[in-house]
Amino acid sequence: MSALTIDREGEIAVATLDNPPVNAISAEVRRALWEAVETFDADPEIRAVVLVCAGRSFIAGADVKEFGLPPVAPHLPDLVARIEAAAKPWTAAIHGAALGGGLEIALGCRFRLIDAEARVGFPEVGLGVIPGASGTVRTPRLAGVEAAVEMVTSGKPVPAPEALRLGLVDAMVTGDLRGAAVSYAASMIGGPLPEPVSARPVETRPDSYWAESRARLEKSGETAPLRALEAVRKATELPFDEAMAFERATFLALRDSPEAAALRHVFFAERAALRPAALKGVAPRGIGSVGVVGGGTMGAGIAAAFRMAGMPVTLIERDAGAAARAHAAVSRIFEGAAARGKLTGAEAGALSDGLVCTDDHAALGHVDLAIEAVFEDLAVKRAVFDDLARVCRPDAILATNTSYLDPRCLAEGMPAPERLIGLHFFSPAHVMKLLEIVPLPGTAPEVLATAFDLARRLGKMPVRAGICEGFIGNRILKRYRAAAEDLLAEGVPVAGVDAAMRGFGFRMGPFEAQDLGGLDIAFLQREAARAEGRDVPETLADILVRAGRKGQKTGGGWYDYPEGGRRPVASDAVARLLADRIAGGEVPAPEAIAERLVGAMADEGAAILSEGIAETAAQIDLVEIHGYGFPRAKGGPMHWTGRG
Ligand code: T1G
Repeated sequence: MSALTIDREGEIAVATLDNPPVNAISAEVRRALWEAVETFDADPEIRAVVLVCAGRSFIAGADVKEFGLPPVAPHLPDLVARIEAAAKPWTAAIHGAALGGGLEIALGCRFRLIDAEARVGFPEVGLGVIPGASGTVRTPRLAGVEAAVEMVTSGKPVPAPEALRLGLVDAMVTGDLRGAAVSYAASMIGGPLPEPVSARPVETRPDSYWAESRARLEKSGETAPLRALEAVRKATELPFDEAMAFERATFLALRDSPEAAALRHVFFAERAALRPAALKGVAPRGIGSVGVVGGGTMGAGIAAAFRMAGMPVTLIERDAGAAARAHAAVSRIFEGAAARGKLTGAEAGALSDGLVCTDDHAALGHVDLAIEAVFEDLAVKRAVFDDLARVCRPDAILATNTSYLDPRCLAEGMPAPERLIGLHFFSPAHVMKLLEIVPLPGTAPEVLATAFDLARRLGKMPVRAGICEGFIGNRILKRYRAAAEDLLAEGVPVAGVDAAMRGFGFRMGPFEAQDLGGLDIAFLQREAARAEGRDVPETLADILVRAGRKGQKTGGGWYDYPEGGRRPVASDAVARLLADRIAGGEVPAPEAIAERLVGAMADEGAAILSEGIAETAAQIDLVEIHGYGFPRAKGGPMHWTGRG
């Protein structure tokens, strides 16, 4: 069954594209559209064409699944040109989203109508490429240079009203889009047609504009935005066809780059993560209200996250004072968002109003889910779970936010253990996207499905983790830090390791990150394990913590921080403390350092995979990207080392 069906409304041909799930432009779709242009041009009874899409959205772009394959004619730029040159003017009727090649097809149409709720954009840089079918060449001719640069280099979609203001569309519609498009097309029959976009003039900009734009984009460290900027510049300086040739060559070169392959890997991994195959057909429970026990950093962040997802939250603290302080802490999160313009003052106020903080545990009697975020101690958490079993509804889901403890120890003897689950948020919980979902052996499937549905509602990236120390992310972190310390022992300077990892694409290296977060957190976990009689070899970090060097908060960790500032300086004290642990030797090149440490992550990932702690290598990559700052454009440690 063809992806394109044709209806007639008088002299108007209505071409409806239906290529689920998002009307991506496959080779078949390109052929169908090409044939449709030929058919309509040859039919004397057709005076104009309307292109609409079935399903949730207009065309979402080229079919990313085809990127790894050789391009097949008709190529998209040629199709866009063919539509633009059609004897019968085409009108695009955009609902949902017109993205990438979908917007490019719309720009080839003579007219564009948009549903008031729809958006348009060029997300290609998020896939490591640039628009490859005239997006960088037609857009500046229609919406101006600055708008074109912003759209193609940021990848951010533009809502309908802005698209109308920019001139990207001719009219915005509320209600019957198809009907409005047919009427609009009919009204244009016989009248003067606007210039095809490719024939319109485009303004130039001074060198300074391009230099400033480049300097701004270089900060991202990613290639595609810079190449997209170049393509728009060419569009303002070269004849249309030459600019098109430059854009196409740039797109094809980027499409085959390691960065694009990595970003495509992440794109598909992220979409698969939200819909685990094992949960297909398992209906999640509706979660209307949430309880949070513990109003410290994690509890406050978790409460804020649930509030920002629209759920009322009851937060329990040990006494009224602590409860009030917790409420203030969560409100500060919303006030901060308002100060940054992310929320209005009223929205921040409403978010705070929907949070009840109390020391009365009975207030949890109505919640659908309660999560504990108290001190990382088994006895403390166990006491909380016992309390929750007493005060919560017998069918309420009970979750632990533990990052290191074995959730099975918390479940022992608990009534209705099928409702227990681990939800490991990452600090700050209202910001970090990663959510490790840790089912217990007895967790019911619909409880697990509910956790994934909650992740979707929270805007989180869920990854199912099996039970081991540190689950997936913290287990890899421990291996990463150990490998980094091994490099120190071989004589690599602390700053050399950090610089190498920043050069690889991390925002921070392993040592500066520890100084920021505090060396004592992991130290206390090692000490607790030693106290239980487990063999935990001493680490270099132990030596520093025992010497009182816990990081920035104590004025020194792996680095010194003179005058209590945040600027790290190489520490003579650290060199003295570790002198007898450092053998010295040839310092590897930064690339070799990064390869060594990413390799260590991937080795631990392979073990995690073989033990069934993670289901797929791609999910390990998502953990590292969304929880630990692994550069997205490298795809994650498993992908980058060829194991993804
Ligand atoms: N190609 C192939 N499959 C796609 C796809 C695409 N472009 N976009 C989405 N899918 C699949 C996705 O994998 C998932 O599959 C299903 O559709 C639902 O996606 C020449 C070169 C459109 C906003 O980058 O941003 O055009 O898991 O869960 O939340 O210049 O999908 O169900 O099997 O995300 O409603 C540019 C990418 C391509 C848009 C819908 N376009 N997609 O979000 O659904 S490059 C994009 C999205 C290009 C030209 C260039 C979102 C969405 P499955 P979903 P959603």
